[in-house]
Amino acid sequence: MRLANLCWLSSVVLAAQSFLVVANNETEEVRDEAVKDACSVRLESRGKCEEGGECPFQVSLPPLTLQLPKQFGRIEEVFKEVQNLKEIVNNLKKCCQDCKLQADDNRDRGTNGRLVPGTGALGEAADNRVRELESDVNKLSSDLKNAKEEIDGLHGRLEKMNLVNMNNIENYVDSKMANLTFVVNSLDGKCSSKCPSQEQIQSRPVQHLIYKDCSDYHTIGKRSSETYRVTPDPKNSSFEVYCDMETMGGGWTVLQGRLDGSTNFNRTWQDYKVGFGNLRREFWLGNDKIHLLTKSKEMILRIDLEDFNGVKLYALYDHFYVANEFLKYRIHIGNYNGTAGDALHFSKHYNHDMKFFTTPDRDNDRYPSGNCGLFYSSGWWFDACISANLNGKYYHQKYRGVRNGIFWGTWPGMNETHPGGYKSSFKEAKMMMRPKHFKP
Ligand SMILES: *[C@@H]1O[C@H](CO)[C@@H](O)[C@H](O)[C@H]1NC(C)=O
Ligand SMILES: *[C@@H]1O[C@H](CO)[C@@H](O)[C@H](O)[C@H]1NC(C)=O
Ligand SMILES: *[C@@H]1O[C@H](CO)[C@@H](O)[C@H](O)[C@H]1NC(C)=O
Ligand SMILES: *[C@@H]1O[C@H](CO)[C@@H](O)[C@H](O)[C@H]1NC(C)=O
Ligand SMILES: *[C@@H]1O[C@H](CO)[C@@H](O)[C@H](O)[C@H]1NC(C)=O
Ligand SMILES: *[C@@H]1O[C@H](CO)[C@@H](O)[C@H](O)[C@H]1NC(C)=O
Ligand SMILES: [Ca+2]
Repeated sequence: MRLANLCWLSSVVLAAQSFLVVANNETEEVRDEAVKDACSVRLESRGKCEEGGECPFQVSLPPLTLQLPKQFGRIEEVFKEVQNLKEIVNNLKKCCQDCKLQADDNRDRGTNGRLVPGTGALGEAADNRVRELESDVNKLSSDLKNAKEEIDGLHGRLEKMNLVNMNNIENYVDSKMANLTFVVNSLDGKCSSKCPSQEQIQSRPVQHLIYKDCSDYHTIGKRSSETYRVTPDPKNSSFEVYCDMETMGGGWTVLQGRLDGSTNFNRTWQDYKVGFGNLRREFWLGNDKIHLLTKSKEMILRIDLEDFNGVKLYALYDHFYVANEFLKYRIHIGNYNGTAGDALHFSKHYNHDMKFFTTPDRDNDRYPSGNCGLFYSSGWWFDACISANLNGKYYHQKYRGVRNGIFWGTWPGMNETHPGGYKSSFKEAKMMMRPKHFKP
């Protein structure tokens, strides 16, 4: 056996033992380097070869310096990465234990300390706990729902007798529900973001509590403005609404939108009752739905307007309530704040607060000799008749004649007479509500 070959062999063995991960091409480079070096190797026999077995030879190698290709430096990095990975795995394990403990804590608080000893593998135990927690929360939620329904029943009777405003009690139940929702979701988020059984948990999401309006979706972390399904009154129907999750922190349930004239607002009582248009563009949500939403929580109203010069102003009212159909959807609006001016309480003679809803086919206004809705081709809470009318006709530019366009009487320059009697309208209008006590 030639020495050079032996040298090559030993270096290959060395390379193979220490650097199992190295690619073939790199080992070949090792060989090339090793062959160049002078090499004194001793080969001694240590006895007889056994039959069919191995021969006891001993190979003594001199100190060997290998010029390793630079790629070997990466092995150190790989080791570091493995170390990091180990730490991450340890952290994950710890996290899961924390998570488990927290689940226990919360479950205990929720059910007055009914503790089930932990058994089985870690993932399975955590899984069971989440499942228990879910069922506890669902039970609590249905209890609350029942309580809420009873309260609603009572509320209805009391409302009839004109005795008490149950808003405080409703708010109390609401805040409890919000609290519960918050706890469930924070737990859910914690478990599913870091623990190993991530996918199982995600594929079996906690059955969420009732979302009464857009602020509840905001509370659970929804941040995109789009349509969501809400149930303001658990014993009544649920329906789609458009949520504005951007303006002033978000959480707004939009009840009206104007932006291109694609929807006709000269409509009947029935149309305004149930709503019409396209939630993503121009629409009226519907007076029944607006009633349910404003009844379920104490709401504030925000109105956003933009004129054709690109001026954007807003009006904010710290209270907003629309009564039911029996009371002709009478509007209640609170104190004004904002930049667009308080056109809803314009003056003693033009005041939309506490007015009934009027449509071209249903005259509930305060104008004795005609129907404001017919005159201004709109459904609105007319006085006799308007200092504001956001459901007026959509004009793409200035117009003449009856002031039946979208109108906000306190807009800068709005009441000036333009040459030729032209009147200005609005490019965009939007009305939306949010619970008064909501903190984005
Ligand atoms: C590795 O060697 C093979 C042939 O031995 C060659 O085709 C390939 O390009 C080489 N790879 C690198 C990264 O040098
Ligand atoms: C939920 O209620 C608990 C105690 O009743 C309270 O400590 C906690 O701050 C509440 N959480 C929220 C989000 O309201
Ligand atoms: C609004 O509708 C009524 C019928 O309900 C119609 O008489 C009137 O001309 C319409 N107004 C406009 C501006 O289209
Ligand atoms: C649902 O709400 C509408 C609108 O307020 C109301 O007319 C109706 O009676 C309610 N239905 C129930 C079952 O409460
Ligand atoms: C109006 O709203 C602004 C911002 O929300 C607030 O700082 C201000 O105190 C409010 N003013 C009144 C009179 O409510
Ligand atoms: C326009 O309205 C303002 C109050 O908002 C009033 O002071 C002014 O006199 C009005 N101008 C005209 C021309 O009516
Ligand atoms: Ca009238």
